[in-house]
Amino acid sequence: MEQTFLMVKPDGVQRNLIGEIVTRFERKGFKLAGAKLMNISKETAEQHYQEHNDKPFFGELVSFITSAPVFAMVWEGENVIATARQMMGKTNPQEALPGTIRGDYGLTVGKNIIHGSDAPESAKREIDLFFNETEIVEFEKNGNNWVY
Ligand code: DAT
Ligand code: MG
Repeated sequence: MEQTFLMVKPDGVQRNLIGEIVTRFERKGFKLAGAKLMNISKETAEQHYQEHNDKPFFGELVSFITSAPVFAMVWEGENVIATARQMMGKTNPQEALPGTIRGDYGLTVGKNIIHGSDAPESAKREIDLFFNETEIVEFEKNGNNWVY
């Protein structure tokens, strides 16, 4: 089954949105396969956002994501990568629709609450960057017959 890497950013953690965000993905029918509260090192942040290392906001992005703890997660389910991106809303919260996480809780692009992988390759890369094998849990979910 497809997996994606989602992360409540420091602003989301500080604003007590971890539970709200986990609830949305749980209720959608996705399965949580791993999660941890952690501080990100500068090196990990730079690797995570490597595709943006030539952008003017790169320094700000790295210092923001390392400024306080994040809540890193692996979620599983059919088409979870694209669906999670839809549930997050557009990168700029001012363009994100109401009903999306960024649309409901964010105001600025620099503090947009949540990260989610944008493709299968980045999902794999990001899951491997943040989680080791023993932190990803394989199990059957009883309710899955009522989702699929
Ligand atoms: P997303 O997080 O929706 O995948 P992205 O990969 O284009 O968006 O950018 C990564 C993060 O960088 C984004 O969540 C917030 C920040 N960012 C993007 N564009 C920005 C900009 N123009 N100014 C400041 N920060 C920006
Ligand atoms: Mg991105």
